[in-house]
Amino acid sequence: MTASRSAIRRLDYTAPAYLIDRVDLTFELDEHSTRVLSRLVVKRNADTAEGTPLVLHGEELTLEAVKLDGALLSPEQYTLSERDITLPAIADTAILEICTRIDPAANTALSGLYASNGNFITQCEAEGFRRITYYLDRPDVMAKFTTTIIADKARYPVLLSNGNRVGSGNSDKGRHWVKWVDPFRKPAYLFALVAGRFVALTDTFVTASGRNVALEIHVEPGNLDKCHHAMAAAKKAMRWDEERFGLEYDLDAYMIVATSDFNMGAMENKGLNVFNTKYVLARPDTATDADFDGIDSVVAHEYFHNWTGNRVTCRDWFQLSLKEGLTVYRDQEFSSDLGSRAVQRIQNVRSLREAQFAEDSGPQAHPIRPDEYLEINNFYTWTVYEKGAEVVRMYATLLGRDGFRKGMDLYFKRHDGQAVTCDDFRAAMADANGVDLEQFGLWYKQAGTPVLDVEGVYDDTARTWTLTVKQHTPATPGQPDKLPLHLPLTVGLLDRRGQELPLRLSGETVATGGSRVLALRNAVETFTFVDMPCQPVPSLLRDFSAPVRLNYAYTDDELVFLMANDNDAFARWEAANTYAGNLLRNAYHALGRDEAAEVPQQFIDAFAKLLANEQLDPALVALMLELPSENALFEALNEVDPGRVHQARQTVKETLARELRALFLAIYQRLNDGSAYHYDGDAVARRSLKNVCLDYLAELDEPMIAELLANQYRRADNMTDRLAALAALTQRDDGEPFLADFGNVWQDDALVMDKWFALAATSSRAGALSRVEALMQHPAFSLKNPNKVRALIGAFCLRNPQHFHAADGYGYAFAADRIIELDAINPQIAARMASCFNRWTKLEPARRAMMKGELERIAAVAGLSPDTFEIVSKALAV
Ligand code: B3K
Ligand code: ZN
Repeated sequence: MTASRSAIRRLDYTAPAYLIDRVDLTFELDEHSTRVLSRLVVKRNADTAEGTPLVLHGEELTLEAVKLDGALLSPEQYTLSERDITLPAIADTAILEICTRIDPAANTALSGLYASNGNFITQCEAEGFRRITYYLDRPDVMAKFTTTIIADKARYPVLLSNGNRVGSGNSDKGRHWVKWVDPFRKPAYLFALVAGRFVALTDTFVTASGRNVALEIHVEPGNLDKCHHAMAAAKKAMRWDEERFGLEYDLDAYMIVATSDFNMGAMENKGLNVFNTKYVLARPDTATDADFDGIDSVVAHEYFHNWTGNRVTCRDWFQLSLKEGLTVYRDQEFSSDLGSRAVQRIQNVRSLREAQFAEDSGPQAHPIRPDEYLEINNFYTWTVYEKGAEVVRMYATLLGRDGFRKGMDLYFKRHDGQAVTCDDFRAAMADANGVDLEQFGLWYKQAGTPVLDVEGVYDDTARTWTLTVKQHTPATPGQPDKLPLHLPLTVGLLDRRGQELPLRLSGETVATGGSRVLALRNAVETFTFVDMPCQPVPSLLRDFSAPVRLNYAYTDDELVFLMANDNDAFARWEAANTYAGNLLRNAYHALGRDEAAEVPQQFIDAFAKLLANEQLDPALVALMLELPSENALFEALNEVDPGRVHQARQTVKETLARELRALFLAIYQRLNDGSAYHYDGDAVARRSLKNVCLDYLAELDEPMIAELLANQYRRADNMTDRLAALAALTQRDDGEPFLADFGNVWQDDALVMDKWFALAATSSRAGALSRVEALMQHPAFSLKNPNKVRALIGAFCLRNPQHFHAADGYGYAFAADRIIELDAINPQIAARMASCFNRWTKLEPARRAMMKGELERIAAVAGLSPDTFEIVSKALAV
């Protein structure tokens, strides 16, 4: 296997030799042959030696002509390669005019300008602009753009780009044109162009300082009635950013365009965000509560990028977490303010642990600011985004809400209009608060999840409780040794009645509060709490104050106590999660010894108590009742036998369903009150608990339960309930007709069909893989559409461990075949799918060998993309 390009290293950064001041683009759109004229004002950078040639990035372009200061260059005057063009040196400033042709219809990688459903869409982050024209395609080259789009008026009535629309008119051959000017300097990755047949939902927003902003959501005809939630989300996000961070929108219009062919969720192009339809289109009958939540957070996320990403951008791609970690933190905070903070936090932590912790202990482990990459698109990871957000959250936890805001204000004051680094952000936080955050910088350098080993000792004569915290971070590829990190550990101590004890550390004069943020800096730290009337039960890592694994030898009694009493919702959920995790592991090991998998009565009673507690938020109860997933269990085991993991979880779930049948049923019936659908916090919470109860009940093989499921499926007035019933039915032998009915009813709705594909792909029933293979022939499926690939292939490979890891190895062979096919179509998506082999060393020897064999088969493919090569070669290197 060969790498077709060499690694890019963070420490090799040098400032650009040339800068671009202005860009004037003219597009003559045609599906197969679009002409792009680019007029650049290029300046030699201050420190660049005279005579340094000008090298512009460019890929998959056909160059037609290039002029320097008006003179046409002959081919001897420049050098073209597959990746760039080398032009003569520029003395000071020059006008460069470049004419290229591109083929949007052939662009299945969906990077650059591509055709989708007869429309034109662009995606330029990270390095797609170079597939449109030759350019200095790096984020620290920021220019002012104007864009003129010329296209057939009948086929492409809507022509959009960044900034403000300054002119339009008709031109020859039935064509028309629109001209856009973006007054803000930006890197090329924020460029966007959209053309096609769209209808728009419009609205207005008045900013805090009284400016009118036009809001437009452009969708394909027929979808207008599904845009209202996204529009409301945009308005809420705009207001929230003003109130929480004092940040206002800065253009006359904020536009969103939805497309069904998109590599990820959405993209924050200046003034013209492009979204996957999944994060725009929703109606109660087509979208679930989770979909509505997802729209709120993605709309907010992209909108928030206007400041954290666009106004202040990244100096280079190693700094990606500067904008992504910060913007995820902001969207999480927005969602917390909008709904239940506790539920939001638990959901975020749950996915962080399942996905990011796994990434951090596998072959792709990297710091939130990576040191090198082959393909930057492989670094839009859980680590850069979600762990990055945790790092930002730690500033807020250490500095407090006001301190964090001061840091943000200073960051914008210093860096508005600049391309900066993660260190600049950290310096703003430190300087605004007068604190030393030197050691905190290690969070940007070290990969791996830190481990905190915690002990507590009560001294009943001295009435003290001493907490000892030992910290270490396991080795990760390329980083054998780690240093102790600076992190906040939030703790509370509970008395026997479950009340918080007032906290006073030895040396302090008065007790302050019942919850305390302890700042850790050393490998071992001790804290002595005084005036402790009794041995407390510690509530640790409250609100998940740092992205670490915490070990504390809780007894089952203490876990049950915390489940019932802790007033920190995260810690309360955590107690249930820890107890359930221990139980599932015990069940797994028992099955391995051919013993029965027992569920202790104490655990059943604790669940019963939760179910009966009408004071608790039903959404919190629902989260506490959900058993850790099979993937989560994998992480806690070695030499994993996936079949046994499934069996262990299944046995525990069935036992709970049988033992708690009456309670599950009573609560289901109480909550299933026939009220009409509303999307609001209370209703969402009630539905979530109702459907968790239904999910347990579905384990029972009783005609009455079958009827209950069928009734909910048929009578639901919304997708949340209908899909919950169908998901439960899909795991049962009597579910087939319902799945067929659903596929039939919704065959014309692409997003709903994605749910249908995913249900089939995640079924635990025998024959799942053959059904997935058959569904690849379904008319609604296409390997060229990333949503479909994620729904069917991604769901099978990443979310159906039982069948993906089938002992015969067919699941692995299927995945490898698809990855190889996809690599030729869309390398970014292929590389994402290839991560299903990342944890191969976790498996028992037979499967491990088969997975390795498939990785080697992929690696041996001639002409493999750097994207897939990077993932596969790292997986093989461990
Ligand atoms: N910034 C984009 C992601 C671009 C991914 C490029 N492969 C979406 C976001 O994080 O908001
Ligand atoms: Zn983002």
